[in-house]
Amino acid sequence: MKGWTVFFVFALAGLTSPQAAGKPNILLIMADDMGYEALSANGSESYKSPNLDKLAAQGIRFTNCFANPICTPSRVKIMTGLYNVRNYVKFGLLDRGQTTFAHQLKAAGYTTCIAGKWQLGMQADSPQHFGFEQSCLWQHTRSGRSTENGKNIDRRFVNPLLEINGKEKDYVNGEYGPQVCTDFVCDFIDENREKPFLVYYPMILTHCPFDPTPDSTDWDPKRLGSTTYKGDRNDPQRHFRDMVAYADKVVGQIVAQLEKSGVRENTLLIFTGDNGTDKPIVTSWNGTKVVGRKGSMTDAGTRVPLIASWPAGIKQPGRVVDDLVEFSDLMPTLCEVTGANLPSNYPGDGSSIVPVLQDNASVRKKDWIYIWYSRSGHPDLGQVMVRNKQYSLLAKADGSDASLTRYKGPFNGEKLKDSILLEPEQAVKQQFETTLARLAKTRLLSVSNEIRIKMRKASKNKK
Ligand SMILES: [Ca+2]
Repeated sequence: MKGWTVFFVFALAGLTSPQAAGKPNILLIMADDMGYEALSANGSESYKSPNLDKLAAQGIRFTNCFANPICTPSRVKIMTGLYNVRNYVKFGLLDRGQTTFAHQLKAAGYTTCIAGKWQLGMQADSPQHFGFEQSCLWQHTRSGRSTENGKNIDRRFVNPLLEINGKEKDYVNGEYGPQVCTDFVCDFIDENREKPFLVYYPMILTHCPFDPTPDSTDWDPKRLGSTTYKGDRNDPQRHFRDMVAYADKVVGQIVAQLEKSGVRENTLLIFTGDNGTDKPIVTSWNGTKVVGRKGSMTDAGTRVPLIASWPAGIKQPGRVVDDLVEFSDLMPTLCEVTGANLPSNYPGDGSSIVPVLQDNASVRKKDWIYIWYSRSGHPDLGQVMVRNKQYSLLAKADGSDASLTRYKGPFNGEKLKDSILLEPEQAVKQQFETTLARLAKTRLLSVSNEIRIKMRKASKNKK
């Protein structure tokens, strides 16, 4: 039995014991707007990600992980383990009534930390309210932008505006936001090396503006940031390449810190991305071109990297697996490996990937994944998708206009007209429609009555 399994048994028995020392640390890194195709391990020919490739080679590389098409919906799903249909309220907000994996791990004795991008509620105590004891964030208490000479400046990268534990801190000496957050994570790891810790690092990279990193030839430490949303310079492609390289570099720094602090062996490090790559980025990938389609309910909008590395816990490392994974799977995974409880009344939207880590995937039940997506939270403007490895069914949130897509591989789907569906495909479509109809009934069931009524009223007014 592996150490964590032993611990889990002890936890079930309600015992605290020396096994507590064997609890694995958790380090969950989620890049911003970095699709599946961006990593060289996944087939990118445009960018290089040597540190992530090495983690994959020594851990597990997943080829079928799906996020939601944009930031907040994915963040709400990964943190709560629930489908957005149940608890997504609106862009830029995590409803204060929600329970996160940080709550659960903290209750199980973990020291917790978050760094990177927040965008889930502007109250000064927001990260702490959701279970994170330490925080270093962009877009927490303010927009993370400033106005200079009448121009709106994005302050996430060079000379960033951040909040450290809820306190605003303005950097003006050529600091780079992603590096500040990484240093915060590394300090936290070293300070807490003697106790089990959770680090959730929703990275600021590689979201636009597509701008220079400190390793770019045109880096200017005196600059305050981009005056446009996508980036000021005319070569987004080259800057995106540099940004992927920097995201990869800081992952390398974190791994080096884990080694230095003596906790690398028993740390489960998971790397993923919150949605597909943004426009106008085009990536050469496995002999073809992948056009960034962040925001769309397509493969290029939702297929993301997923790498798991855990020297002490993964059996048969070096595997590449095509098991279906979606963001709701993280909550049960993190609870299982740490011995934390699932939230009470957890409806089972996620399925732990622990059997996959143990090379025992056949015991895992995951035949499809489900994405409910409405940026504003209004179902009449939303879309839903249910998919397996070969087919997806995309429909309006009310289930109408449903169409089946058949995939030959990643980014290679063909929309099928109903009139040409083969009999087994008709059966798949019917099954998927049943799933959509069942889950449609759960809209807002995991938020308070008050919010539910407010949302329904707003929805009616919209009509
Ligand atoms: Ca994003």
